[in-house]
Amino acid sequence: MKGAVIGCGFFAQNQLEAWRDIDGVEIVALCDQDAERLNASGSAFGVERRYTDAAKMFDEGGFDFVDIATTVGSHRTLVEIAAKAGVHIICQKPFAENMADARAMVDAAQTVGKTLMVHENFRWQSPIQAALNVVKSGTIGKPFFGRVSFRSGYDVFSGQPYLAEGKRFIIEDLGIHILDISRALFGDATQIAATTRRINPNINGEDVATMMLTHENGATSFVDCSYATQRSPETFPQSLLEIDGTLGTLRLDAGYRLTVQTEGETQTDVSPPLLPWAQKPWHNIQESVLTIQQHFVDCINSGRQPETSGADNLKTLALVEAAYMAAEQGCTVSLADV
Ligand code: NAD
Ligand code: 89Y
Repeated sequence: MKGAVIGCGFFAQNQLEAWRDIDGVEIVALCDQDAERLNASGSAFGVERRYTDAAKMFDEGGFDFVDIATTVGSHRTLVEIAAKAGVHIICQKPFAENMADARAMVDAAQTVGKTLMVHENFRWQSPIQAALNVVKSGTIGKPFFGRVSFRSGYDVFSGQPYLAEGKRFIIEDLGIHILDISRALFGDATQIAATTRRINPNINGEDVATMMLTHENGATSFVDCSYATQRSPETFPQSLLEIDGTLGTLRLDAGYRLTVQTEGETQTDVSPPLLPWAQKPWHNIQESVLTIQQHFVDCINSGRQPETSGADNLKTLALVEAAYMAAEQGCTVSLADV
């Protein structure tokens, strides 16, 4: 399977490493508007075909899928060009700037019958998968309460300076993953309430968000995120879990310790592996990049819909929109209204 990558910035380096690890995949073309970044990645990953204009790259074709690793402002345009060119698409989160764009992007891929997956990778982290497997096995019964928590003081702005500039920050950038984990664990939500704060005076958006979701199955989950939490040990980029079920409880604590209590108690170390090209503490995220990209390839090969497809991601994106509405208006927002 031949692929092209658009966007050769900070995070794309992980995606390029992961593509190199996947059997049967070759990245044959790269695109970035910034020629310096384009050439640096082209040389590092041995890709000869290089473009500063995505439309030209699609005109010349010769690949089966495109990996869109640019920031959100370009996603709709690039997904629509890719769909027109008739290739499968994997697109970074946040999928779109608003629901109308996201729905149009899903329609564009559906019209041409191509796979569209969102690079929504946090639920694919192996510690989260371990927790999901326990929940799916029924060991703790039916979950009725959950907390999915991401609290850190890690400096994400040095690698991703644009995160300090937008009017929106933590819900759109990071909370989106944590909300998606909540969906994966407890199912779709019917309503959400939220509060937001900005603690760091040097950024424009909110860096603290506390959200409460009601799920279709009656479960309640708290999803809390912060980039203003100075604590030791620093847990970036771990998502911590507490789940109460009708037969027992599950905790995913700092240091990747998974505890399941029913009649007895089991504790497991679910630390993610350190891939040869990964660096701590990012290795947790980096491993999930390989897993999600392998899932994309497996789905194309078997004709299955990816778990984190564009259509599925509309529901995660709707939670993001609803959370901002709820925080702004100080009310509970029904997902049916988004
Ligand atoms: P970045 O700014 O470092 O890189 C983006 C690159 O895309 C830049 O080099 C830019 O020149 C290029 N670009 C933008 N528009 C383009 C266009 N139309 N055509 C060609 N090139 C274009 O950004 P980043 O930090 O790498 O983030 C990229 C995306 O990845 C963001 O949406 C971010 O939210 C996401 N991200 C995801 C994770 C994750 O775990 N899933 C982690 C970090 C970042
Ligand atoms: O952009 C974000 C993401 O998706 O994961 C962590 C991150 O890099 C900073 O919040």
